[in-house]
Amino acid sequence: MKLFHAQASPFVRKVMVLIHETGQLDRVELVPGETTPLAANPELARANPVGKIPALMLEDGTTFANSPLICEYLDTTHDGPRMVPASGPERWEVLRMQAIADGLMDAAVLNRYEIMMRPAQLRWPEWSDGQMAKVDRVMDVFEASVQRSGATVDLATISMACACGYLDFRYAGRDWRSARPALADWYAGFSDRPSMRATVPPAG
Ligand SMILES: N[C@@H](CCC(=O)N[C@@H](CS)C(=O)NCC(=O)O)C(=O)O
Repeated sequence: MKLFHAQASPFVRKVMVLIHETGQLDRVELVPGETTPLAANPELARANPVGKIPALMLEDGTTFANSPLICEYLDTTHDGPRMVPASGPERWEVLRMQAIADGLMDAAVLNRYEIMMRPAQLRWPEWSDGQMAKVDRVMDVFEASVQRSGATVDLATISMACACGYLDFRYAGRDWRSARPALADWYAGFSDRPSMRATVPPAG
């Protein structure tokens, strides 16, 4: 399998952490997938018409786009503990938390594009504020729910950790910890896992 990859993407990181946690590193070849809406990666666009990473290409050329789908697929190709429970309320809780974490990452990535790519005279501060308000609301949900997570490793906690990690990476000046001590404490532990340490985004 080939994974279109870039170390800076929080969605790619989510997939990579799952790959590490499920012991599948030797089954996935990483191929460069850097892309932006203004500079599409042609090879990626041929495989994934949406032109986004992560995208996972199987041996027969079938390509899965969208990190929740990729993670669900990769959770069926190992024999260890499941990252997504097969059924029951636990399954929906994991998928629910993943969706919220993905929403945070969508908002944070879109705002990053706004800040870095849009010409200064065309920027829209209220739109940026609206995106970052989504980020803050999701972080508040994490704070309220994280005590239940404990030391659990599943797609919910992986997604939450990658969301927190992206804020530290791209919004380093934004202090999310002071008002969210439980989340800060939980994240300090989770981010020390080898899977998280191996996937830290590059500096800068
Ligand atoms: N819903 C997608 C979001 C993926 C996404 O937004 N990836 C960004 C990089 S972090 C991207 O490829 N952006 C390029 C573009 O929007 O053209 C997922 O979960 O995989």
